[in-house]
Amino acid sequence: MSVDAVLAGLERAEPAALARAISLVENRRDGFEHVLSRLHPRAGRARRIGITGPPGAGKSTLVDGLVRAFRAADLKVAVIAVDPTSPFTGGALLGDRIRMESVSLDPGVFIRSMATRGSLGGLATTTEEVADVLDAYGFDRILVETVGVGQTELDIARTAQTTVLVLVPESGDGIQALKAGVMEIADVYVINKADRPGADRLRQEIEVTLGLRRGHAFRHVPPHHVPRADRRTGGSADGKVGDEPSRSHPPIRPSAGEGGGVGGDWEPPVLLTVASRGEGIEGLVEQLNRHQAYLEASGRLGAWRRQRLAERTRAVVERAVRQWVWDGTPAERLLSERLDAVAAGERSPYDVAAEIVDRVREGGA
Ligand SMILES: Nc1nc2c(ncn2[C@@H]2O[C@H](COP(=O)(O)OP(=O)(O)OP(=O)(O)O)[C@@H](O)[C@H]2O)c(=O)[nH]1
Ligand SMILES: [Mg+2]
Repeated sequence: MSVDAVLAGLERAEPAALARAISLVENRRDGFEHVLSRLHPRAGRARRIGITGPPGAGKSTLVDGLVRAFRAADLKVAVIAVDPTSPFTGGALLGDRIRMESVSLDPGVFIRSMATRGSLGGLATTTEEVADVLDAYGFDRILVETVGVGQTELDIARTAQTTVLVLVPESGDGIQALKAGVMEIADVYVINKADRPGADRLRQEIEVTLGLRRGHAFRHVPPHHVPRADRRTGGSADGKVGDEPSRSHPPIRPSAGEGGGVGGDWEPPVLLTVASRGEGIEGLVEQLNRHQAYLEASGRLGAWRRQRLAERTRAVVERAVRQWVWDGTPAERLLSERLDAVAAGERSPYDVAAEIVDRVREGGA
């Protein structure tokens, strides 16, 4: 299928074209940037929700519950399951596939697994670009499940406007990650497997940690100068947050819950769920909606979008420059001519690199 055929197929909302477009983007095949560029005007409507947390926390079970809830509301849902630690696509996620079988026959649901093979352009960038394709195709909700709480997972989570961190009562390292700063990324905390002992204790621990980070330990006491209703909806009392877009360094997250409650910041809720029994899903959906309303009312959604677009443009420029340097200038030839001297210890890679950059800059050979 040619790139034009893929685009035409997407225009007609053909599932086969969707699958082709995604592998094109995932594998950085010729024409993928053209496809993304053409789709761009139609992307930006879907809500992207990141679900992250340690292995086995119940993320897929929660995703399954969310998919059902969204479908019941007649929303089309796409799921991207990313496993940065797995070199395989499919195998490691077989369990997810089986669990999601019931929803996967529904044409309003699309499930895609991605592993490190999708990392040619950086896993986070690729995930975001695949989400763009799904967005342009017309999915209303895009759920991105990532395993783990490391840097790659955080980068992936940042591509979603709302991030859910899933922990379980026994995840002692979960709270460690939380203290180490992973919490900055989460907008909603879920303690799943609340049918097991220790869920309430973990909730208190998280709330205290979040409260201390935010500079007030008693976060259950609402600031008395802000009407309750406004705090919930991010309404007029939150006006100061509207200053956000003019900052020279806008926050990476749409709601980097830093600082006191001065601007009516989002206070991440901590929810208990039993995903395997579908308990707490409704509450989670409600918090997701509440967060979206907050992002819109506070102006943070717009600021976040601008920043994502700037980052994307930079990434594409870097990609193009790198390709130009090695394919379109004498850099590679200069390197091979000097490699013997470097290998013999006569010159350093830094010295040679500086010379190559100078020559490329001068446009000489
Ligand atoms: N007791 C209990 N078990 C649960 C709950 N939610 C999920 N499980 C079980 O936990 C196991 C792992 O669930 P998954 O949804 O695959 O977890 P995951 O976080 O997606 O796992 P990975 O993607 O492998 O990291 C499964 O056997 C689920 O049935 C829950 O609320 N309570
Ligand atoms: Mg899973």
